[in-house]
Amino acid sequence: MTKQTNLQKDVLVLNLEQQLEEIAGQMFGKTVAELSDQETYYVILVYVKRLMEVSDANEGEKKVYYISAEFLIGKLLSNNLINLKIYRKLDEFLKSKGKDLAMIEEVEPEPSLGNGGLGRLAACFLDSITTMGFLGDGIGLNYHFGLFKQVFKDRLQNAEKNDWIEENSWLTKTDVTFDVYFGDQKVVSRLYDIDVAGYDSGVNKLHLFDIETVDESIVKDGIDFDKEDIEKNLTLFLYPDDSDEAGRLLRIYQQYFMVSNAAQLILREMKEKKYDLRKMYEHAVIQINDTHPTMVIPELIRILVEEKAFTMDEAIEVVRKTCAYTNHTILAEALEKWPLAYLEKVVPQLVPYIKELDKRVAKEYEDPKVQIIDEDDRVHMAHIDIHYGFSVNGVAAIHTEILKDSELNAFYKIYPEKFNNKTNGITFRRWLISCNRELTHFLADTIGDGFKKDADKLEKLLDHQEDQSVLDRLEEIKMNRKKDLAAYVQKAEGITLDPESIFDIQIKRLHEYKRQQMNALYIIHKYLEIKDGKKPVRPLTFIFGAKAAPAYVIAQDIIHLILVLQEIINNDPDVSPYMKVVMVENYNVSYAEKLIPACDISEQISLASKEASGTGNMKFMLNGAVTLGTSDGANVEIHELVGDDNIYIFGEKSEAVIAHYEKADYVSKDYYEKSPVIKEAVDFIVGKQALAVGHKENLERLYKELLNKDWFMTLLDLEEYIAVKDKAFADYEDRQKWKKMMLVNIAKAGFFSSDRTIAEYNRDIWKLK
Ligand code: AZC
Repeated sequence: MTKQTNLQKDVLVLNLEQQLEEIAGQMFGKTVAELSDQETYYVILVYVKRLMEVSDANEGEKKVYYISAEFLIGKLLSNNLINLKIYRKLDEFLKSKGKDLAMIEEVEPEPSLGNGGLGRLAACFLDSITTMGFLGDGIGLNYHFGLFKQVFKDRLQNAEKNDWIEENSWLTKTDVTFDVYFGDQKVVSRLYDIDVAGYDSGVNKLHLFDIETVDESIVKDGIDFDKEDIEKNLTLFLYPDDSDEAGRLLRIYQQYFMVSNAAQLILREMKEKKYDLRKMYEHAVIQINDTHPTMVIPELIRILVEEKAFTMDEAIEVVRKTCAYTNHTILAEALEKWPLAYLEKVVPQLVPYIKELDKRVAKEYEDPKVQIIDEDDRVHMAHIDIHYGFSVNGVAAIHTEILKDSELNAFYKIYPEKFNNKTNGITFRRWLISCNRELTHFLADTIGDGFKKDADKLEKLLDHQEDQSVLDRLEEIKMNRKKDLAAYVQKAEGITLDPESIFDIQIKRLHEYKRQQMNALYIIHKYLEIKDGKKPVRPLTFIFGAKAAPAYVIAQDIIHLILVLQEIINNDPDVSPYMKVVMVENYNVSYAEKLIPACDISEQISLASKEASGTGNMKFMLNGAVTLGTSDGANVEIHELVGDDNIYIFGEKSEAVIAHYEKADYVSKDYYEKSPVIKEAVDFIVGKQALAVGHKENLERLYKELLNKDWFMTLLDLEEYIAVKDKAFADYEDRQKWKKMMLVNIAKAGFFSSDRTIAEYNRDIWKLK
């Protein structure tokens, strides 16, 4: 069987040209040479899907089910071609027909199925699970409009629907449907699959559930729609606005819909393979990605008890041995706590089980911190995961230590054996081989192409630290990516960037803890310096990309400030030759693939203790950027790997920050009053110049927030940030030194391959063969 399908695949690859001509004829009545780029994309899509259909599925006695509200998969064409090892062959064929594969890649719409690092991590993990030959599928939802599309109007973020699904897409409609009950209300789901091809390996699947009654036409203005019409709205948006009750209920509807389908799919597969449900944990492991899929625990218990004749004790035991939880944040507001009354309304059938789980905990432990249902009748979702799963992991060493020592310390005392760290990783197939082909080829020529399968082999680059031609080539390749980016930004944003300037980039979700506002204050400071006659040796380019949750007011205000600065600075003839600011519109995976290879300085400036890991930091490093960051998340591990000389670290350490919170002794106004530099920068936000361009309401609100609250301690680290950033800019002029820093960063990035991360998940948690 296996041999036969392999043969089928080999034949398809061998006959690539004939296949494409045939599909082009059938679909468009044209030859490949006659197709538009758009048509060519569809033809290749059909061909690649066929190829994956006949590829060997990964096999095994045990399977991991990675359940996640987000899968930020990005465009798939280039990656699939690389993983199927047909990129070059196709590229050559298309060239012979007068076509440019890079242009065809541009045509593909980016799936809008994720928001931030947690979603991108899930996508990298699917790639690595499959590449390493493990049996493992993703399970999530098929959001029609996904995360909103960001449009800037009047220097404010506007949210529009992100209409990404086309008639021909990577989605394959299956005949799998399940009944899902919200109390007495029944809805019917439909499964769509996306094949996940591993690098030189088999395939797994990303299972995305949808509801057939969804009605896209109910979205009227921007992203507004009737939040109560569940049958029509259930799979329209990822993270619908939860600032009102209807929005919060909708999130619970979505979550339950996701896990009910997941549970039914998993049990169906157990049955098909004739596995003993009482030993489910020998054949299935469920990784719960953040708390969004937590209800899978009570749901599975419910099904086992009500439909499979398990006792409550038996059901709990089996489910506990099957489920593992990953925590991605210590921010209290990001840890889900649903009012019991909401759950009563959406999923009344689950409530008796949640109460039973709570009762068992209460009987055993008195500590209020570890209860499932608190005094205000709120259900702490993470607490369900920790009590009723077998593994709890953080996503970087420092993050896991903070979970154990402070945030989840009460749980750690009960279950020390459940806690483990899995430092995040990224797939090098996308974040090096696909997005930086020139660097990839150069590395392969210099150190051999072993690093493509074994990322640690990048260390061989260290042997070339004194090799001038290697150092010069690294610089040249970086310059080429900067030119590519400048050309793209010119087209997309209408802003001219100077590739000779230093590209300083901060791209990530907009959040106060990530402190984009601190970077903005630096920019104000620099602007005022230049106005004062102190010009930088080399022009500086500050680039941002970030979406802010539509209900997160201060985050919107920070975007507004950055766009106001962009306007003021880029249009000031005294200053614009020396610095530019650009906030790119609708930052997404595709934009990241252009920005990251072009970066000189990677901004990773979160308040220490708050960024669980970060994964952008790893992507930048791999592409030869130098990190400017705090001792937070995976920055700490990057620092350990590259050493003091190849990174810029500043700011208070996490212990000090945590102590500030405990003592409640951080007063931002003190910092403002003490430091003329800080005062001047903060005052600029509500100064004449800013108000002439921006909106009083937004700017004043942000100003007051910084002065009176500043929960994420922007002003605490601002002075040191300015000093260290200036030092980095100065060091950039020592080109020899900088090129070596680039080299060391690339060479040491191997640890951050998601193949390593997945190997660790498997060794410690999943135990697949
Ligand atoms: C992110 C964390 O903020 C980031 O530090 C981490 O690297 C990443 O998860 C992967 O572990 N969290 C999110 O993206 N969370 C949400 C809800 O978007």
